Amino acid sequence: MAENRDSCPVMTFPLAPKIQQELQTKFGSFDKGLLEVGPGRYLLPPHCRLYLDKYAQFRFRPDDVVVMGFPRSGTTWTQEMVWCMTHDLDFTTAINTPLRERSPFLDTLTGFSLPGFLAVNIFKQHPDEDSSTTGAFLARAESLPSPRVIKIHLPFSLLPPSILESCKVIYVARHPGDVCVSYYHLQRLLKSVNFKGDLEEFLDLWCRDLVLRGPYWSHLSEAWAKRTHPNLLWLYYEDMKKDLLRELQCLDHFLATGLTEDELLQVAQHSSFANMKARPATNLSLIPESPGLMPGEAEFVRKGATGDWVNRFTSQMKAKFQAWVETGSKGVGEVPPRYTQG
Ligand code: PPS
Repeated sequence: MAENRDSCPVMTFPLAPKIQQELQTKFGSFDKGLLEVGPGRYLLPPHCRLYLDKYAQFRFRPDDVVVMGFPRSGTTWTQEMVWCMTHDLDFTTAINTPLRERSPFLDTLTGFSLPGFLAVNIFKQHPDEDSSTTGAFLARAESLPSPRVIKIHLPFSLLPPSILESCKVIYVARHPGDVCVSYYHLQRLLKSVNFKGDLEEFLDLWCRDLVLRGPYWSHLSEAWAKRTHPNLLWLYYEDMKKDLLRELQCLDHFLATGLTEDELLQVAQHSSFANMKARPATNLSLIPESPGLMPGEAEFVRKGATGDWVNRFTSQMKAKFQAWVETGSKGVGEVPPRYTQG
């Protein structure tokens, strides 16, 4: 039965008790369960109800740039490049100031509190609230001077319907096999999630669309339907890996930043995988004694490979994954053909 609250016009639905119980067993930090949210039935933690209306009514400015994508699709990488391009190539600030402070992650619902970043609880207004950083990131996004670069993992259906009329949006897509493997590692790394199983168990949940912020295909298809809008730029992680300069030229054109080839090469160099992995400003895992991260897990900026999922899935896992690709991608409208073909 649909559940709703006065403070939140976005519909939320409880999961079936059996599924809820399964998720609570497999994820150490989902003790309050998860909710299905909105018409797309995206899985989010229950305290999202405090923020959904704020996201749906967020006031974007004409010079905002939104970097959007399903988690682990390359949004941090894109954010870093876009922030530098829109901030006069200020690499010194980029190296010395954490990316999350320069470019807020609007919907930080799996809140991790990090030393040095707005470590306040003033947003803990409601007993449901279990993420002291969510409201802080939202407030940060609201108060940041222009030009803002804002990261969002929410799908279009949970954002203001006029977003593309208000500002520019860059959607980053990545092959679901690589996203799944990368997400598995992140869900083990974040204490606020604390996935306790192995990759095979995670893939099982993935293929049943039972992962936080899923379903993947719905997220992708919502954006794909808008890909021809002049204020939307569609990027593929795989293309950025293959020919970054070409993708930076597309970004430069889209953002009208007017950078030379030499300047774009500087952005590429600054944002290389090795450099982003080596800097605490972009690699959360390098923040000493970060209380939000599980020790001993793969780093936040992890491997940066394409197609590596084939080396991580057994043949049985591959068969399950391919079945999910075929059925899952068909039920949601159009999706990028390159992710459904073999
Ligand atoms: S998150 O946590 O949802 O915001 O993740 P997101 O930033 O969208 O994606 C994380 C993956 O991007 C990889 N990454 C990079 N790849 C190439 N080059 C650069 N510079 C780069 N920076 C981050 C990161 O390692 C994650 O992928 P995996 O496969 O786990 O390495």
